[in-house]
Amino acid sequence: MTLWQRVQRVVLVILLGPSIAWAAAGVAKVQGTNVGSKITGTVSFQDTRGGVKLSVQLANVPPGTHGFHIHEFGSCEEQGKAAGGHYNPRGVPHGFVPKDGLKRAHAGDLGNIMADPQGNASLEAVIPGVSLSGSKYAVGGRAVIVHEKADDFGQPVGNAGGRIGCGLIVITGR
Ligand SMILES: [Cu+2]
Repeated sequence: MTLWQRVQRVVLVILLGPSIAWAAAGVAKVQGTNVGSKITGTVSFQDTRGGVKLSVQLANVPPGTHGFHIHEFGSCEEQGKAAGGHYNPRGVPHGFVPKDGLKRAHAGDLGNIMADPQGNASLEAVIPGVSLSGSKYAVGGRAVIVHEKADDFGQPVGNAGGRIGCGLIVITGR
């Protein structure tokens, strides 16, 4: 191997190594938790250098503002109650994690999602410092929850009421 080939190999490892480690992708299929609910949708997850990126598309959601969070456990049983509380690995107060960061918000504090008069709701967000599949603060295997009411950012969990939609976060690949 020439010196130039060795240099190329080192550069490739430096460029590609970390990007492979970050590249996990996943999905949560959201369904209504109440009998007869037609809520449906998808949350796509992608690990990026800046944190996990979410892309949310929901349908048949009651028009208006709904709290939207990642909750601790990967279960949608008992109308979403089995998902437990907000994913809060650092034991900090409730906030809005894209703005407040992990020191002043739960890792799962994604704020609100807005449903239009037709019941469609979409959202794009990045949670800094959180991953889908990394060794620290990973959200894979947890659950996304759509709440009945708006998250008003009051303590301790935002007063968003019941859990009308839920989906398990599944790692699908890269
Ligand atoms: Cu919640």
